[in-house]
Amino acid sequence: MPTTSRRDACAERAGHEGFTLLELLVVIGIIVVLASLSIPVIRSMSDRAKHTQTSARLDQLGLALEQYTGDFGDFPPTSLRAYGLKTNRVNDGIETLLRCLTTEEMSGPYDQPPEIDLINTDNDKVEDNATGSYFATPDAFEMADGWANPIVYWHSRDYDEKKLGKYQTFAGERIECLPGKSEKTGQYQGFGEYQLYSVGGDEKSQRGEPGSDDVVGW
Ligand SMILES: [Ca+2]
Ligand SMILES: [Ca+2]
Repeated sequence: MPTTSRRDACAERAGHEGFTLLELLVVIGIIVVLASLSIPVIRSMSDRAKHTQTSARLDQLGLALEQYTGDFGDFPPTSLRAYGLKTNRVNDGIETLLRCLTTEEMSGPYDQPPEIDLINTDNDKVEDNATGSYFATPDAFEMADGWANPIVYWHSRDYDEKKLGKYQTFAGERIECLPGKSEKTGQYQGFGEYQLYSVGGDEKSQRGEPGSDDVVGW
């Protein structure tokens, strides 16, 4: 009998000290609410980091472009078709830019992108190394933005060549990335020069419009 009494006493004490089902449900509810509140904050911090990373890549490409142009007297073209090569007309701008900036001609290479920044979303090849790139494989690489999508490049000479505006995202979607215009002047950004921009986290081009999530190099 004394044993039973001790067991009963322990059970009674445990009943008072433990959680009731209602208390557990309340605690779980609070955890769920806190977690759902923190997800947008974490997502926003991650998006800011990707935005910063993309801006740095655009700056780096801009510097390399200036050096290239100092030697060659012109910015790289928007398509390898300028070298008489065939292309699939997807990601042409950035593929051509990377091939040109990695040339070993003149005082190149003007840029040596880390491997982690190189992608090939449309999985295409260049038929001839007409630009003298140091790449030892024929892959027509693009440079990735912070969201792993190709950065967009246009030579000003080609701003009206709409067919060169087709890009493929990391997810495989084909989107149109036309050159952006200034709201104030109505003229193309980078008039007489070039344009570099990223479509941002929404994977849609707003042509660098203010207020969009596009990251621009102008
Ligand atoms: Ca490619
Ligand atoms: Ca966008």
